[in-house]
Parts: sequence; C-alpha cells; structure tokens
Amino acid sequence: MKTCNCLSFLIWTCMIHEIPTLLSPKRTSMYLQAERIMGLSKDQGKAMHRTKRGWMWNQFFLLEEYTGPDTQYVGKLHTDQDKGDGNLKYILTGDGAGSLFIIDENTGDIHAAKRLDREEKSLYVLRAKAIDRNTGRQVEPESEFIIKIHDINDNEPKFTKDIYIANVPEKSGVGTSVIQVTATDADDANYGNSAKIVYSILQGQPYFSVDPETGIIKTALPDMSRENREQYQVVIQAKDMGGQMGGLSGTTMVNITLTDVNDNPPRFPQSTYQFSSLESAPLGTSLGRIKANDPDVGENAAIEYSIAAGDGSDMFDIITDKDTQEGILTVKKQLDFEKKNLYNLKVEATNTHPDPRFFYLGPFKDSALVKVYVEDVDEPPVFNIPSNLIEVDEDVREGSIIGQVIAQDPDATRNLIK
Ligand SMILES: [Ca+2]
Ligand SMILES: [Ca+2]
Ligand SMILES: [Ca+2]
Ligand SMILES: [Ca+2]
Repeated sequence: MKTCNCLSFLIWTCMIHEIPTLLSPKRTSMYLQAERIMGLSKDQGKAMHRTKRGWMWNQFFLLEEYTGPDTQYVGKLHTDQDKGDGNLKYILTGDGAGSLFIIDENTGDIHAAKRLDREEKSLYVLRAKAIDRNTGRQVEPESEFIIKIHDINDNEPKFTKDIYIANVPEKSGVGTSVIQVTATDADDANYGNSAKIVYSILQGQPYFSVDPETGIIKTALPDMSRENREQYQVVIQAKDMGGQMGGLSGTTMVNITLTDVNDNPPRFPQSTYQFSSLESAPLGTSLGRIKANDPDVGENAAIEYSIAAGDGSDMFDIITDKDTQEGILTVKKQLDFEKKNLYNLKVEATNTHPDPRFFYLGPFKDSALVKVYVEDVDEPPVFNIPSNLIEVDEDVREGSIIGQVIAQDPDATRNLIK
C-alpha cells in the first residue's frame, strides 16, 4: 500500500488527563488509549492518514518530575515502511536526543532517561529518521516532532515580596483599597488549575479583607481609629488549585499603618487655670503655660491659642509654643495692683488644620477660664512734683524754708514710707 511521501510515524501518545496511567505507563494500555484518542483502526496506516491532520500527529506528551523506578515511556516512532523484520533503524536527533531521550533503534520506542522539569524547559524539538540497515538509505525524509512536558502542580505560589508595607488613613470607609499583593505560580497557567491562585486572609480580620482574585487588600471595618490602634499585621495566603483542598500555598505579611486624620478637637484638661504676676513684671514676662490635649499627631494636633474675651484682653497675650503646642501667657501692658488685682480671661485653643469631613465631631476648639492675680509690690514713694530741683538764693540763711515736697505712697496703707 502506498503511503504519504513524508515519514509516517505512528505516535503512541499518553493520555494526558490520566495521571495514574502516566505514572506507571503500560505499553499495552497506552496503545489502546492511543487508538481511542486518535481514532486508529486496526489498519494503522489508514488511521495515520486520518489523524495526521491533528496536532497530536507530531507531538508527544511527557509528565514532568517523574520519579518512578523505570524510565518513563514517551512514545513510539513507526513508519509503515517497517515490515517488522529488523531492517529499519530509527535515529533520533535534536534537543536532548541520546541524553534525555533514548530511542530503541529497532522498535522506535522512546524513553526519557531523566526526570524532566517543565518549569525549566517545557518543549523539546527533535527529529527522527528511519534508515534501511542494509543500504544505509533513508526510507523516509527526516521529520520534526515535539515532546511537550506536561505540567504537574509542583510549584507553590510565591509572593513578589516577603513583607509589604502599606498605609491607609484611619476612618476610611469600608472597602477602601490599601495595597495589592501579587503571587506568581511557576506551573502551567494554560492547563488545569496548578497556577490558578486564590487569595485569602489568614490574619487581620475583621479589620481587613482581600479580594480572592486580585489580591487587593481593603478595609473591612468602618471607623478604625489610629488613636486606638495604629499598626496591623496582616497575613495573606495565596493558594493554587483555585484555593481547593490539596493546593499548594504561600504566604506574605502586610504591615499596615493607619495614618492620622484630624478627628479629635483639642480639649483643655481643666476648665479653670490660675496665674499670678507681680504688678512690676516687665512687659513680655511669661506667667505660665496652659495646654489643651489633642490625641491626633502632626498638623492635626497643631493648636493656636488666643484670648477670646475677658476683662484683660488688652493686658495679656497668649503665644503658642509650636514645639510643645502649649500656650504661654505673657504680660502685654504694665500691671497695676492698685488699679486692678484680678483679671478673668477666656482663652481658646483652636486646631489650625481642621478637616471639613470631620466637622461633625467638632467644634475643633475649646476654651478655658484663666484667672490672673496681680500681686502688690513695695514701690518707692512718688513725689508730686516732677523735679526736686528747687532754686535757692546763694545768700539764703541757714534754716530757711526753701520749698516743700510732698511724697505719697502709692501702695496700700500697709506699706509705710521708710
Ligand atoms: Ca517542575
Ligand atoms: Ca509544574
Ligand atoms: Ca502551582
Ligand atoms: Ca486622628
């Protein structure tokens, strides 16, 4: 019977979906499977014509990482020029021929001599020819075929980082994206689920969640407060086989920090403060400090102090110490115990960077009453004429009255002139 003019190889190929068969290959069964898969009839030559159109024609499949006791059977080369009388010799060349792939030159059976790793090399291109032993003539032109290494799930998903660092503002709405983590799987993404990754959260609930498909971590609780807790350690798992039992998995750590928002107004810890000042205190003298508390940080805790009202608004100043966020009360005008010995001031502490989103938590200022007692000082007498210069004639007699000065003590009656 005349066959095609190319080398007609019969390819007994593995049935790739039946792993147990692959692991302990039996020629007989594989031959039968090959018939079933390829639709071979008893007349193999004709069958080849029919199946040659298909991709299986020039492609072998071989399971990676095979560690069985025997060499793994790859398949069989056969030409219908082979009468079975031992006259033909099959020769294999190309990727791994003679080292990885050994052919029985009489039968055309190919075995893999070593364990193969699909992740290292997934495709081997080989060429086969059949030679007449007597004449040395090629009975068929050389033909190229491929051995494709079939994937098993021998690689766990690996995250691109061991530790991720992320920030999200406190009080973010549920579902706010924090960070995306990514794992890769070296197995075959185009076959089965060996590289199909599903993300899940092992640690960090109920605060955070992870999207099973994208690996995007999101907030899962409303009103998370930095002032309550700032740091979260989230553990994310990536599992192949679509997350099913038996899948391989890898984990990563995500350190999430809640960043501050201005959700706390300043608050004075006391409603009233008391200070005292000598009436003689020079202008600018610091009388003391007051501090409103603000649990926020940075500019969210920045406070400006002011005197809002009171009977001493023009007598005192309050300045803000930017380093400590304290208010420093100072003397602005000369005090006078005899004129007024107690001042009542309404002092305000106001956040300088309020956030309109949180005005409902406000107002973002607080006030306190500051009492300032003025203390008396033993002051020198004051003469009632501007100068003590009195003109006296040079010839005035001793003991004459030349003028009169009157001294008044501005202090209270208890301070006697000495
Ligand atoms: Ca592998
Ligand atoms: Ca693999
Ligand atoms: Ca995998
Ligand atoms: Ca805050």
